[in-house]
Amino acid sequence: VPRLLHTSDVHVGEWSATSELATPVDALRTVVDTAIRERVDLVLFAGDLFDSNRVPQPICDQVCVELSRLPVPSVILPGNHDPYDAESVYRRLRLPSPVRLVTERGGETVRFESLDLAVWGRPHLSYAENLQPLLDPPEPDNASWQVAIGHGHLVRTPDDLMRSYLIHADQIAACRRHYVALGHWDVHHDVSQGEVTAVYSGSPSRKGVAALVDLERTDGRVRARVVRAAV
Ligand SMILES: [Mn+2]
Repeated sequence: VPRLLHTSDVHVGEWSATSELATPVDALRTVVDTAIRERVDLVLFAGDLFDSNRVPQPICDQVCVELSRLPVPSVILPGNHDPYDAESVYRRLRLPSPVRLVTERGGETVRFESLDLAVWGRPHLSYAENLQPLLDPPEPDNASWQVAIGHGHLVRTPDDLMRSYLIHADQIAACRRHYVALGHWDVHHDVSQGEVTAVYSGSPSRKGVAALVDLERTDGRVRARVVRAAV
């Protein structure tokens, strides 16, 4: 059964979040260390790995060094801070091959045959576009484990409708995935709806948290067991 490490909002390159002693990739390094220690099968980056598309190249190169230490595949979803536009930071990276970057307009499914697992997500593609991350995902394919990844704001009160990148609770409930890996909030938060487990991992750089997820099948039903992990 697959074990996932879900993180988001690392915000590499953000000046205010780091003390003089910290380096811009410290939080990412801790995430990678945690993935190794917890022997996860897959790492999910649910948006805003970078604080902007203008992060200096030496820092980008350090990010690639850290990602190269991962002994397992990973999925990176571009967020509203690091959208996959023409100037995207991701176009300057030499990502190691086990890293799968989600870039298709409208969303795409990333498949991991050896894990019998599929991850669907819709990437941010510009700073201007106000996309709905979980609007109308496709039917799941035939993989045993179905995951969605999204970067946006869950609507909890009418005031939230003023915000951008909205995720509606009924979109989570109806998405037909076993786990929904969310980003955009700094705080770790379980926002499960109905049968669907959905969690904001929280930010490792700002809050020192991540989500460890075990997908399990009991009596024919898949359950996602999520633990808030300190990183
Ligand atoms: Mn964000």
